[in-house]
Amino acid sequence: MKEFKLYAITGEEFHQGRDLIEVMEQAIRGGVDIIQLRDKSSSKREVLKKAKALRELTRKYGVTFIVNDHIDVALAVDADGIHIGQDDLPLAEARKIVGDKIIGISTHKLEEALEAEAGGADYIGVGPIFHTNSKVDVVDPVTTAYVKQVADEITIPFVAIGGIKLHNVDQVLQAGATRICMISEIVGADDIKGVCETFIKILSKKGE
Ligand code: TZP
Ligand code: MG
Repeated sequence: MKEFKLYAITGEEFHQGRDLIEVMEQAIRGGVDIIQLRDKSSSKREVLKKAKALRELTRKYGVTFIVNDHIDVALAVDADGIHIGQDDLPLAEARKIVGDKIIGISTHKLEEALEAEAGGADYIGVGPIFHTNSKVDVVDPVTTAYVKQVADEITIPFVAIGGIKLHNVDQVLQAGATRICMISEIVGADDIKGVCETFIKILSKKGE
């Protein structure tokens, strides 16, 4: 998959009434490399409608587009990939369906990370690092100790997620993350583009 640093996930409860496409376009203009459609409450048909619109947007900007959970929707709109959790279709089965599209997997402990890597995941999510209100099936925060473990043991790309904010991102990068993913800090921001630009600056400094 294409190299990435800043990954934004939709979370319409944080969009402050703003239009989904406008919100994500601001994030893209701020420098986000990947957009994920994550919608746990709408009907499949609604999700499909949003996915179509986001596919159009991301294509226009050359940004990677990932769909959470709905493999059928991802295929229907020709998304670049899917993101699945530990309770979703196992990686091997998902791979049979999506072929060489990107598969990302959420992991909460090293065993899961190693399993995902061995199974051919394209990237893994590492989190939730901190407490977050953006996920209902919350597991305890994995803390930056897990980031450090993954940075030491895993060779596929990993992205840190969960409660990451401007004020604590340094801790995450210090622990070894080079890619970060957020919902509320990005899509809930008053100045979405500005916040993304700031994160990009912080991430690029780290890469120097
Ligand atoms: N997976 C692990 S934490 C999380 C997901 C989807 C929620 C991240 O949202 P926020 O608002 O950036 O904490
Ligand atoms: Mg899932």
